[in-house]
Amino acid sequence: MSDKKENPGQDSVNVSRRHFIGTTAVAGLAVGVAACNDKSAAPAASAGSSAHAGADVGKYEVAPGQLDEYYSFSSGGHSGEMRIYGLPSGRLFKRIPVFNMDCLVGWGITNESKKIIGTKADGSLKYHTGDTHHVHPSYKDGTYDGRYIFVNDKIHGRLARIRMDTMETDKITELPLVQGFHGVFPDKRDPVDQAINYTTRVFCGAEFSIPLDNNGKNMNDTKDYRSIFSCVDAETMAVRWQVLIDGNCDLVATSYDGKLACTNQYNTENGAHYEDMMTVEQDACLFFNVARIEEAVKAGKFKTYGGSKVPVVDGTKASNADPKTALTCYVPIPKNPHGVNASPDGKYYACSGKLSPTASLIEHALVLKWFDGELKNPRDAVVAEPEIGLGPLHTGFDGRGNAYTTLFLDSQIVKWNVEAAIKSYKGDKSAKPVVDRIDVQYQPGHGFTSMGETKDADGKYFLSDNKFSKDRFLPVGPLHPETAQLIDISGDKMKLVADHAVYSEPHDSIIIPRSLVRTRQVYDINDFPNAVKDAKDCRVERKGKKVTVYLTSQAPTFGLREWTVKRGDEVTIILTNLDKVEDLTHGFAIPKYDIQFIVNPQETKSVTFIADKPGVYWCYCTNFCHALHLEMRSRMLVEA
Ligand code: K7E
Ligand code: CUA
Ligand code: CA
Repeated sequence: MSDKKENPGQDSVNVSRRHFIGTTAVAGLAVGVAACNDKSAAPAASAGSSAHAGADVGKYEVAPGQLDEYYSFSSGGHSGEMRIYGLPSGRLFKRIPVFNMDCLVGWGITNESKKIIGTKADGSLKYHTGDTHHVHPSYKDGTYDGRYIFVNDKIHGRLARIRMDTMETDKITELPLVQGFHGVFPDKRDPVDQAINYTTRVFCGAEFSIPLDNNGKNMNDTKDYRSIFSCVDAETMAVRWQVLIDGNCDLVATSYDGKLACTNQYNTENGAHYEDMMTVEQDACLFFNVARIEEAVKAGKFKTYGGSKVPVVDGTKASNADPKTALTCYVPIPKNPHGVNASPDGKYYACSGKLSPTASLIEHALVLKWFDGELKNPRDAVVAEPEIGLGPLHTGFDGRGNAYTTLFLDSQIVKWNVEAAIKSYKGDKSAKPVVDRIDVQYQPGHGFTSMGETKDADGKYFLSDNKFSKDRFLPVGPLHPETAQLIDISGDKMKLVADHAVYSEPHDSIIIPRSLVRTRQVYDINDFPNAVKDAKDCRVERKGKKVTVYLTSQAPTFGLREWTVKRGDEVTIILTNLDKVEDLTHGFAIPKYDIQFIVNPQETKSVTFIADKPGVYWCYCTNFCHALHLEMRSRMLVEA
């Protein structure tokens, strides 16, 4: 057998992206895509694989023992987790379980994590699955403050918060009246009190429309289905208020002055089938006037639905026709836009057409003007609409006046200049918005720049999270990895510098310099109210059928060598890791009882289960900790 047959990927690495146009990714979309006839567009770059030979070799490598310059925090899609990578190396450091179960950490297994995820009356998890798409940290003064990262769950409509000091999920909130919670973005300032210059709210867009009382009694009339925009308190994680809108939400962005939040809308038709969702030429980018909404809530101008107590204000078009009192502003955007991103100077939002070859640039000040009654037509807030290529989705900024948009259908990243685009829109024929293009492999979804979602965009890197990797990596069976391609954007020309294989499926990420991330390396034992602070405190306590086992770990022993319970007891094991040495983690597993978790230095965790199987069970350490790691075990004796 030739190499070719055994390993079909190997020979086609240099195949041009054109090879893939007209295949699966395009089918079904092409019908709605207008032709791109921008003759001014720069020619496509050559395939990336040989783009950085010679002088650059080693420039983007992180040598053994060296640390990466950036963190990348990435969603994990259907894994329900969030991931931490290093850049430029692309090394995966950590998977943070959020909505999923995880048997390293014991997420969904320990009592503490179950409480955060949410349980049913019988103590079992309410949901076992999640679908994370967008990760955004909390802000202070227009940049990341290192407190929290917020991430959505599209399946069950939940918002999670991850503490950046421990990199663990600490709260999860389920949004009422919502299905398909997609876009999420924290505010960057208070809309009223500008002295509050940090994140206090998190905005959440619902992509799917549903009957508002989703009780099975009103399912047929799809035109009565509704989508809701939600505001969650960043500290308490309680839902503050919601807005009833026309059409749907998708991605979310917020202004740097805190005054506006917005979402792109691809289904202003409120269609139930995909053909119905692409019947109009213009959908919208929908803006929310945060201060006015909160005034309306205060004034009692809201309703509640479906048993939820959260106030819902009316943000529909008909009820907000007068700009001077309007809570919402619908800015028309060509066809089925996907993605909206605020520029680092706080002046613009880029909203891409997806089924139109354009990106629309909306001026923040003009939207505010509309709310003041000084701009007649919301569409006049659009100050540029360059033709950039086919299937534009998400845009990143470099802080030097350039935007970088992913082109899903063209399999390219296009770099366009904001000022040139504005001039060209005004009719200046000499202005050429598109300044560079580069092929990516293949079909990019999100793309994002280093610090590009902050006022400190540094213009160093663009990462393209591609939806297809095809032939880019060694074949691993029908499920392919995805490609995250690192592009150096510091010069005039974009330069592809690395292909990183990533497990399916990152939707969105952010890139933060390492100086902005300060984590704790060891827990504080006093942060755990149930900590067993001394090995001498290890014991078994019984109250009727409820048994509590107080346990410690200290390499290479657990605080009890054995303990006995009776069949049918409800057993709670509380385990504190007394080791103080950084990185000295122990594990704890009970065979046949489906229990497994780790305790990091000075950390306490607990599990509760019914001892329903009599016999001897070796509880053992699952995390290699010591030369006598294998010897680190205790016996649980369950009497018949
Ligand atoms: Cu994949 Cu941000 Cu959920 Cu676009 S979304 S690609
Ligand atoms: Cu403790 Cu291995
Ligand atoms: Ca549409």
